[in-house]
Amino acid sequence: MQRRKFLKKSSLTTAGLLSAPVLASCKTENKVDVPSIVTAVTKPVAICTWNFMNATAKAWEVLEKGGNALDAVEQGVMVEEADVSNETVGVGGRPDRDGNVTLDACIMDKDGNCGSVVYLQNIAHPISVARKVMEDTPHIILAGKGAEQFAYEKGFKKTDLLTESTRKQYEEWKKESKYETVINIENHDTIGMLAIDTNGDIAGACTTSGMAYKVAGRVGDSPIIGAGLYVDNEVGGATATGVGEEVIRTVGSFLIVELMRQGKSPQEACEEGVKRIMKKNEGREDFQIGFLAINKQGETGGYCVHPGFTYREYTNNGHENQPVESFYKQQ
Ligand code: SD4
Repeated sequence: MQRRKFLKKSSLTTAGLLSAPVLASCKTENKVDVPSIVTAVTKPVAICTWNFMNATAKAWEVLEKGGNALDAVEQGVMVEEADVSNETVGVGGRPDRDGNVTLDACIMDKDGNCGSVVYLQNIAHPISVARKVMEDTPHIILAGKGAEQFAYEKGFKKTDLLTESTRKQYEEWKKESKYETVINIENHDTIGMLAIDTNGDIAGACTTSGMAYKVAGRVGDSPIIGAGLYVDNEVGGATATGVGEEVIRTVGSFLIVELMRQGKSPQEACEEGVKRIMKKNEGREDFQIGFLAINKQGETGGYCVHPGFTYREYTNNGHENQPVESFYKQQ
């Protein structure tokens, strides 16, 4: 329904929705046809890590109405932050090894403005706090108690992030925990989202509760600009999910955007990003990373270490869960 409505609307403004510059003829006084460039606008696209179809649907709802990419990514990832069944984001996220849920998030706009919160507790929507950091302070990152205090000042409500389910799982984990960080490849449901709006502008957002049962105080890649997320409106954007330590070591998302700047497609850039990580981890198979990227033309791509990572894509052509190739071919 939504898609049909959008197509109907777009047929009235076809020139405004072309994805590349096109030539149009322009009559001059002496009737000679002279080509001139029609200003072209990229078709809207929303993509996110994993198969979070409700999140991309929300982002699309914003884009379809002509909303900007920044609002689309914020509102898109908020869907997962609010979903208690997603146990690695927002409310219902798994706690650290001390039983505290600590959230990391960042957001970046078309002008290179960015905001981030790390080790934030008791707040359901860290992405919106990150946006406030970006818009209402001269800073980029706020951490821990300071970030929480800032959130209250901005009107965010104190929320218990631990659910019955995550509390029980944590009690179970404690029995065998040996008080160590567990790094497996199943506990990755971080949402990183990238969108292009009808002006052709790109924005991105990334939000997570991080690795389950992490050492208290640990911060991953997700709120680190350049690691878990990077946007350059001239080139494209990239985001990551998986074991953040490895993404930080290669400044993964920035690397991918720079590779696209040098001419690689989003797909090629993501592959190169994963290969760089694997070069530093030769033979290591005990972790997952998934990269996702979009370029200015609206082309998308993804690549990961192990099979299993996919990404959701919403465009004029439909709403798909895209399969992603992996470095290791079998789990
Ligand atoms: C982190 N990259 O904190 C995150 C974890 C993740 O789904 O992606 N979870 O390292």
